[in-house]
Amino acid sequence: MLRALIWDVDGTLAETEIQGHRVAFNEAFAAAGLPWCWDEALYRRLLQVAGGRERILHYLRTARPPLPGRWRDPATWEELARRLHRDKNARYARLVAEGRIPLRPGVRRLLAEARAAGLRQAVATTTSPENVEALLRHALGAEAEGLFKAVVAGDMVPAKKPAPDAYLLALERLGLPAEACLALEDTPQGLAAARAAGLVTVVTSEEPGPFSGAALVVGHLGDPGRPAPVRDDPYRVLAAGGMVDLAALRRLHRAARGRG
Ligand code: XBP
Repeated sequence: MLRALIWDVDGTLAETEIQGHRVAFNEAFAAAGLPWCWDEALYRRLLQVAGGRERILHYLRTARPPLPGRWRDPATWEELARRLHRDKNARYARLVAEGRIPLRPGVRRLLAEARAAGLRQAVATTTSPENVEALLRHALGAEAEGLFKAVVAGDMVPAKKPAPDAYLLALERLGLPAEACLALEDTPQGLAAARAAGLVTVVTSEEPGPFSGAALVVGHLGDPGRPAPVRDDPYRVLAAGGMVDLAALRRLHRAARGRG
């Protein structure tokens, strides 16, 4: 029986990356006097590295961007990444507070439906806890109150996605086995993490993937009058013009678990 939903945050609950984190990273670079600019194409590639601090370090090590003064010494890069990341997060929180990052279609509806049906819900994300907090507070307001039984974020686990750690800790905090839960993700790394934790996984994304191993792939979850764009539905759980609602997720969970 399906007893819980575990949600990824960035890209799944809301389109936070390109117009949120990326913009905030670029603002932080400019404020630090660094002539770096992460355009959309570059940022999409950098998203393969989970975690903002880790992403900056990866960029420093692989792209070797221009650096002033003491930052030329690789021994200072950990500190540089930490400082830039802290500033980026403050700027990201401001973007969220300005209401620039709305929830994706169907998210509010499905969160409310699952809550009303008594399912437990959790968050499993590699983003920092304060970013999750800011997003939930501004996008959901009072609806966020008591919505999630567990929020696993950032450095609460030793290894970020695609490692399964965040999902395994969310399961532990939910007090449920993987067989009773379903994950919602948006990236190949997130999908790999959820699958490695033994979870049936729905992918909501308009990006190309690859998403093999997902039980359902939709462009978004859909809303009344706005069907979910179905990209891959191997268990045939969505009717034409339908949306991803709890009934569809229960059908999917039964079918996918039945296949083992
Ligand atoms: C997405 C991430 C994060 C964000 C930036 O996490 O990889 O690193 O891009 O957030 P998820 P931080 O898809 O698991 O929600 O700078 O706080 O890491």
